[in-house]
Amino acid sequence: MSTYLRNNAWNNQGTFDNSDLLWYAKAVGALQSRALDDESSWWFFAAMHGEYIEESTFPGWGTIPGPPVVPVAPVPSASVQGKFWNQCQHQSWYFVPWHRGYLIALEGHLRKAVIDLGGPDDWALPYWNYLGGDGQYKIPPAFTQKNLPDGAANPLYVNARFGPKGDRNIYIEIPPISGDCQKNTLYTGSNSQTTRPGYGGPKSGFSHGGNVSGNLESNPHNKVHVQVGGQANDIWGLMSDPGIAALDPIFYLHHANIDRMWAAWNALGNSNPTDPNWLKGPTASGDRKFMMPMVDGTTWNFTPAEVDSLSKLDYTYEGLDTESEPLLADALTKRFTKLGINTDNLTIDAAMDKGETSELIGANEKALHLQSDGVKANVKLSKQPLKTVRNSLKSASISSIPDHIYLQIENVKGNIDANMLSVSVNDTYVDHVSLFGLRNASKADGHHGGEGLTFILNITDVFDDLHINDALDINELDVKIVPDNDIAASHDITIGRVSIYREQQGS
Ligand SMILES: [Cu+2]
Repeated sequence: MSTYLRNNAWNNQGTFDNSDLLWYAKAVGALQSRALDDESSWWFFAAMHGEYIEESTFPGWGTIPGPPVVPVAPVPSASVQGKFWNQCQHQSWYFVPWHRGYLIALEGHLRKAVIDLGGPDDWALPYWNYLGGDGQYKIPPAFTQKNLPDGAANPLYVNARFGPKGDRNIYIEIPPISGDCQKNTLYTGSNSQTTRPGYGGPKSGFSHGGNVSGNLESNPHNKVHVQVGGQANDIWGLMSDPGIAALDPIFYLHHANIDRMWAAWNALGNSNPTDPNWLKGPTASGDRKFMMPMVDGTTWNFTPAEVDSLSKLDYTYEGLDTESEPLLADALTKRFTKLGINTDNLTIDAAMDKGETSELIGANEKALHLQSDGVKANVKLSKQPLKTVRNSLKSASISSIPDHIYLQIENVKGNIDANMLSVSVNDTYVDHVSLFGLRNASKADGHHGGEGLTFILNITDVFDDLHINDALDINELDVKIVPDNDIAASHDITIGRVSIYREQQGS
């Protein structure tokens, strides 16, 4: 039974005429007035996502240009920090359930603050549906004005928020940001690093970042983070980096939207994992627990199984049932039409993701340094796997779906997240990837030992085009990677390897 309704932040033009936003602002102010070591403070919650309190240079918390003025003391005990801080799950199949529990906990503290301030007792966190059309790609105006209607400072306004062009005009670009992930049919792909991560992310233990993001996490999640945060004059916006992101009040409206998309994806009939290692969380393998300080003073040690359906929880979303059903067979019908294959008896079942086995077709030879004008990787292709791809295309039918082809950009490392990379193959644009989480993932003492981020892009279309033009008997491909924002000399970014895989479509 849902008691609370999370509403669209753009109601009443996204201004303070929307009472959900006015009460949010006041409650954020109340939580910000509490001390860093208070488990119900704004700062404590931000540190639960991730923190750079001890760093003395930017993005150290003490160096962030306010507002807000971010405290670095008093810090809680080491055991409290070890229990609660630096907990956010990224590049992991725990990404959505962990953030769901995190929002529930914070929303409880905010609601109590709303009620204490004389507000409605059914207040709930609004969501920012940037992909919802009608100008919603812009940040709701309540977040960019310096004052509340009564003249007091607006706690939703933050200084370090620069936008996609670094000029404080805050919006997201569509494309490259899209809701295409909602068409996925698998939550998690293969366990292997060399295949797709699926909608919800790759199998993992407790993962504070590093490796491959799930498709919802890649786009829109990671892209929205770096476009809202942006960068200017060698510093970057709070939203651009997980160790400062949850200091920005827009963070939670972005995550409410990601949470809403997950619920909508389930409402379309897609299933969450039933693997006990997912249901029980990282505790199942003896790893760190998910712990939230709740408004009643208790600690909630939660598992994904407790939060994997809104029917188990006390809230729902306005507009959840208005999502239109993406036609599963659409992409395959389009592909087959292009390849000249009859689609008369194509079923939804045939369009379901079944890719299981993958094989390397080729990779470039050495690590690359990425500079402002980009880099080109020359990927040599092996004859035998390429022949298998050609044969799968030649013999394609609705009962024998040709191979899918994936491009991997592996072990990307660096010390600034606020960027997106534009990727093209043989001069054909493929997609953008977001570097959100790069800095954490590159630290040698991090959870994944500093192996960086890896990106997996579907380039099946490029190979289909080569096949149609009878040009698939090739020895190499050129992969061009160009950053959207310039890379300063102090922000070296490296790419470990660029590789191409085929994935056989089983039946
Ligand atoms: Cu996030």
